[in-house]
Amino acid sequence: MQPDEGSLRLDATHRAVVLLLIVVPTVLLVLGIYHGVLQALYRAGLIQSSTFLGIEYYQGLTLHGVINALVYTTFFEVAFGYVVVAYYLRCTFDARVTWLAFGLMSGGTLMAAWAMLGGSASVLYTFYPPLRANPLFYVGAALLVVGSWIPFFQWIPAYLRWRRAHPGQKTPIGVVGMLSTFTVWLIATLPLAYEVIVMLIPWSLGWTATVDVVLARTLFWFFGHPLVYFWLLPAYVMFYVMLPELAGGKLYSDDAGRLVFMLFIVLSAPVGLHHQFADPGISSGYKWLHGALTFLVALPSFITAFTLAASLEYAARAHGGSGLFAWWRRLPYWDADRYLFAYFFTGLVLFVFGGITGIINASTVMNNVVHNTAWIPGHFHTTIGGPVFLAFLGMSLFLVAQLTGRRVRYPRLNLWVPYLWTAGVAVFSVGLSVAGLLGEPRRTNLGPTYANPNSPLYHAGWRLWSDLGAIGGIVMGVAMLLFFVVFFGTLLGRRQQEPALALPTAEAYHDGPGRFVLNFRPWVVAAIVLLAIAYVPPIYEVVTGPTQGAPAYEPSSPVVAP
Ligand code: HAS
Repeated sequence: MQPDEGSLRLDATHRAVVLLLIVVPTVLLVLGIYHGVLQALYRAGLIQSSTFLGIEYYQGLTLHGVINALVYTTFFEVAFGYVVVAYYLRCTFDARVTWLAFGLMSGGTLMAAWAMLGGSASVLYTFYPPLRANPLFYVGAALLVVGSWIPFFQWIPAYLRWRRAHPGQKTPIGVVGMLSTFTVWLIATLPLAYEVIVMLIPWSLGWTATVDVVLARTLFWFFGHPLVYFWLLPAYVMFYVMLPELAGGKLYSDDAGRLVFMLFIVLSAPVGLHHQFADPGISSGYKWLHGALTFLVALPSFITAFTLAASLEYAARAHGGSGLFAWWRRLPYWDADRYLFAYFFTGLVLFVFGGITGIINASTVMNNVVHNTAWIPGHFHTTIGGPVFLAFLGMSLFLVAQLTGRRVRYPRLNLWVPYLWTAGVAVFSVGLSVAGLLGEPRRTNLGPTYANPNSPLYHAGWRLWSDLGAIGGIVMGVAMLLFFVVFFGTLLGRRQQEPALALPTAEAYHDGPGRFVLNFRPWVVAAIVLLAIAYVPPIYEVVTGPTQGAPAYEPSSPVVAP
C-alpha cells in the first residue's frame, strides 16, 4: 500500500532517530514499571524486606522515578517534537546534529543507569543532597538534558524560516505547542544545570566537602515544577490538535489553545516554592507569592477543560448526540481504529482528579496536611501517570506503527490498555490519597515496619488503603503488560505498507485572528520578568542566609554526640 496524499515520509535519519527515541525508553520502561508494582507491594506489606531480587527499596524507587518520569518522558518528547515540527512545517534537519543529540541523550542515560543499577545512586528522582550519588549519575543527567536542548535549536530556525515564507499565516498550533514545551524546558533546566554542574558534580567528586542543601533544593524546584508542564504540554498538543478530529468534530477555539500554551510559558516556573512550603531558610512571604501564582497556573488547564469539553460536545452532537448529558454516549470510546481517542479521553478523566488534588496541594494550609504523605504520589499518578503517560503511550504506538509501516497488533487488546490503566490508577490513587490523609508517609518502605503486623510500629489504620494501593498497582502492572504485548508485537510484526506519517489534525470551529498569541516574544519577556520577581529575592535570601553547608549523608548519619 502507498501512503496517503498529505502524509509525510521522514528522511532515513529522522525516521531511525525517532524510532530509537521511542523504542529505547520503552524497553527501559519494563524495568520502571516493574519497580512501580514492587513499590505498591512494599507499601501493602506484601514484601517485608529491604531488598527484593537483589534490588534495594530506594534503589528500586530511584529506578522507577528516573526511568518513568525523566528518561521516558524526555526521549519521547524529543521524538514527538521532531515529528510535529517536520510534519506541520514540512522541513528537514541536519542529520549530524540530530545524531549528536541522540548520542548525548543515550550516553547520559547509560551512565546514569550504570550508577543506579550498581547501587551507587539511590538518590530518587529528585536527588536532594545531602544524599550523594556516584558522579556518573549527575554527569549522565547533565548529558541527557544538554542532548535534549539541541533539537530545540534545530526547530527554532525551521520555525523562523516557515514564518518568513508564510507571512500573515498562523503557525500550526501543534508547532506552537512543541516550541512552548521546549521554551518551558529551557527555562526549567538552566537552574538545574547550575545545581548539577556547579554544586553536585564537584561535591560528588570530593572536590568540595559540603553542599548548600537549601540552595540545592530551591534550584531543584525552580526546575521541578516547570518540569511537570514540560511533561503535560505535549499531551495538550495531542488534545488540541488531534482529539477533536478523533472524536469526529472540530477544535472549539484555536485561539484558546494558543493562549494556553503562551500562559504556560509565563506561569510554569515562578511557582516552585510550593514544593518547599515546609522548608526552612525561605521567608513565608515568598512562599505565599508562589502559592498565589500556583492558583494562576491552574488557569490554562481550566481553559483546556472547557475548550476540550466543548470540542467533544460539538463532535458528539454532530454524530446525533443530544440532551444535556446524553451526548457523552456518542463518542468513539470503543473504536479500535481510533484507539488514540481512548488513550486521550481516559487521561483527561484522571486529570480532573489530578487537577483537584493539585489545587489542594497549592494551598499553604492544606499542604501542611498532605506534604510528604502518600497523598502526593496519589496526586501525581493522576497527572503524570494520567493524561501524560496515557497520551505518550498511545502516541508511541501510533508513531511506531506509522514509521515502520506496520498495523497495530491485537487491536481489541490495545483498546483495553487505557481503560485498565485508568481503573488501576483510580484505585491506587484513592488508596494512597486516603492513606496520606491518615498520615501515611511517602517514600518509605512500610513493608518491614508500619505494614507488618509483627512489628511494634504496625499501623492498622493504614492497612485497607495500602491494600487498595496494591490492588491498583497490580491492575496498572497488568495494563502495562498488555501494552508491551501490543507495542512489541507491532514493532516485530510484518511491514504492510510504506512507512509514512499522517497525523490526525482537527479544524477549528472558532478560528480568530489570534492577535495576542501569534508571537512568542512578549510572552517570553513576561516570563523572564515574572521569574526575576519571584526568584531573585528568595535565592538572594537563601544564598546570604545562615544555612551551613552539609556533608554527604552516610548510613551512620546523623551521628549522635556521645
Ligand atoms: Fe502537581 C506535587 C500542585 C499539576 C506532577 N505534582 C507534584 C509532584 C508531581 C506533580 C510529580 O502546590 C510531586 C513532586 C515530588 O516528588 O515532590 N500540580 C499542582 C497544581 C497543578 C498541578 C496546582 N502536577 C501537575 C501536573 C503534573 C504534576 C500536570 C504532572 C504532569 N503539585 C502541586 C503542589 C505540589 C505538587 C503544590 C507539592 C506538594 C507537596 O507538598 O510536596 C495544576 O496545574 C493542576 C491544574 C489542573 C486542572 C485540571 C483540568 C482538567 C482537565 C481535564 C478535563 C476533562 C475532560 C474530559 C474535558 C485545573 C483539562 C471529560 C471528563 C469527564 C469527567 C467526563
